[in-house]
Amino acid sequence: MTMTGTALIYDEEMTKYKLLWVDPACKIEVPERLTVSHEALVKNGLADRCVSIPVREATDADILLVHSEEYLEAVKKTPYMTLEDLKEFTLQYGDVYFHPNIYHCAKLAAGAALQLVDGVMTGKVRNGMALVRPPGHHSMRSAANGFCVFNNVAIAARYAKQKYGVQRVLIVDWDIHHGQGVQYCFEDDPSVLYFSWHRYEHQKFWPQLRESDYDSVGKEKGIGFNINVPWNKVGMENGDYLSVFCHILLPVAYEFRPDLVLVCAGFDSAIGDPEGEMCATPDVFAHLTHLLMNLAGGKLCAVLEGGYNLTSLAQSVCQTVQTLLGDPVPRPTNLNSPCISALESLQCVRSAHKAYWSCLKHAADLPTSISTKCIKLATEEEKTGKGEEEKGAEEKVWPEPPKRVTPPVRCALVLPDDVACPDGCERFSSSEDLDPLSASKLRESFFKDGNDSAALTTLSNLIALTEKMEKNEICSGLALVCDVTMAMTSVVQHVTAFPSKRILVVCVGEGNVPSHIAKDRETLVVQIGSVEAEEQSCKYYIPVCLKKGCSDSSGFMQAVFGFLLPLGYEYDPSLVVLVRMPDSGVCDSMWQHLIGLLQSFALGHTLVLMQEEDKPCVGLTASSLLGHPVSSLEQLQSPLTEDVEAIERLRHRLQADWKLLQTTAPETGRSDKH
Ligand code: Q6P
Ligand code: ZN
Repeated sequence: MTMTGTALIYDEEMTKYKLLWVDPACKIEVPERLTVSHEALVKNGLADRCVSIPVREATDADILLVHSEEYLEAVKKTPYMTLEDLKEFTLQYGDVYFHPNIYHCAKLAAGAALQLVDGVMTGKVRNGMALVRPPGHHSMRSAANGFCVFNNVAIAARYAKQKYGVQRVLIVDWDIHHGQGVQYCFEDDPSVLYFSWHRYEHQKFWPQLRESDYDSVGKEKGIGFNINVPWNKVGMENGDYLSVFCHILLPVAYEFRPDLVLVCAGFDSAIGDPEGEMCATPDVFAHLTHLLMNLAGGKLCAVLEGGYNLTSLAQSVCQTVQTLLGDPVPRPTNLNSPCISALESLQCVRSAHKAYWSCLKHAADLPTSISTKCIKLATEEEKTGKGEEEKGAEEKVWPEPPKRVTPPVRCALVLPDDVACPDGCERFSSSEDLDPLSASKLRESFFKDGNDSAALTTLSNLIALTEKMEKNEICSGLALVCDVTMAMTSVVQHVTAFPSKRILVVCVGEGNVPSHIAKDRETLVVQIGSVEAEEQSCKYYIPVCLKKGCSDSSGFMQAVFGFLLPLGYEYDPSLVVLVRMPDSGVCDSMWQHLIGLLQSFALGHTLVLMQEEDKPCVGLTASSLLGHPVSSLEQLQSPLTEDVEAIERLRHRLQADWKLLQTTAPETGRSDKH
């Protein structure tokens, strides 16, 4: 079964209910939320590229997977109520409204999530998104809440477990509100890992629950399987979000090894939203989506939750769906260092979970300054600052994300004639000869004492390939060469001859990296291997040393999430060169995950260099460059203490230069936003 394609589930019927009376708390939840999102997908040609799957009504049995019979029976009566009855019925719940047609829509919303799960689990599609109203993550077993009637995603998780025997479900809730309904549903259940970040402001922000804080980690058997990241300030940015993904969610999610990923995809966490008041730009959702897309063998279902700025909402939905479709992700924009308040939250969450996840085992302890004092402090600030903040949110402007163009060729390979070109890729051989100057430079650098014409042809093909990648005519490349170090050196020399080009070189395994490459500011070299490099690493040559080298999956992933990804985001290269050193010891699936993750950078321009003896992995490398889903890693063991200590020492040394490496807040002071 080949899992390809992206489902889009939408039905206009879900726009056919609205608030019928005056309620300031509910007036933002409007039918246009769905119409603008869908129209944007159509306008950008994305809807057409998706597999359209019809909605269905969730059955009573589906709904009862999460809700009580009494509650279901009560909601069933709402279509027959008078306006007065509806108002009164609504009053028993918080921040929600009923309408004669909302029960019908709520059944379609939950049913849409189930149709999506069916599509993904049967392999009809790889992934997908359901555009639904009413949303779901606040609704509880016996209560509507926060615009939500039935808990669409919670129902979908139980349904997937029951119908498909799915063992582990990851729920990522990137909506800016805490999905307390989802938390309550699964807090004692270790088979469902719930992750939520949310505006919290030390419990001053709706729904103002004590249990939304970082120390609610789950109960009984489910302890450790509930992860809350409270945002205690507004104005969080892309760097804050991506830091949490790199330093909390991704390492834990890879350790958890879900069989299915569900996303509570609310976009009130984006800039311009009147509820969230955050500053992350819509393109960040391309990255959040992309980073999750190789978990669970690619099985990802995104279900709409909040999002109340119609412009920001529509842009964010498009970024998400376009990423699900497999288009290269945009260069990350506005990537600043995480703010102190975000670092405090990061540190608190990592510390609260260190007992439950081996990837966090060595995380720092709670910051000493965190206490109830902060709550008092927030109250005072609220009195003085509130009016201004609200005004600020309304005036936010941001540029429309640029169109994402996919190069005509997704993956091109420079291969010896006797090696077959994998399906879906193009064999690359330059039609034009290398310009004479470059050719003589190459000859001079590498072939002084001989004339290896085959090797020279390979290198000039490689350079021509790099040029096509720069012109965005080709997305990614792979070359099988007789000497990876020589190939790496010539590519770096060639590319960095142009101003404003930056290369991220990732070396997997042992091998000498010529020092003149590493010292170049236009090149950042990260080497993951077992060789104990000289202690003084410069800012642009970063050796991450593992006792057992790249064959140790947990140490390797620790290096990838804790180091490579944050460095890559901060460096923002225009090209990634991934070098597989001979005898690297890296296992196939880790190698493939690495390739998938590196495509977060440089518009997906990744050039992989491998030596001829690694010919057997050409196929799986190409498959990952094409964006095909990768199978899960085998179970990760605890990383070696000495490796973790070495990594932490390196982090300490480098975090002054590379701010996204930070996982702890500075010792002193209050948490001021930027
Ligand atoms: C927010 C209720 C409104 C106060 C108005 C899945 C989506 C949501 C719902 C938020 C309800 N307070 N100033 O629900 O999380 O976005
Ligand atoms: Zn929300």
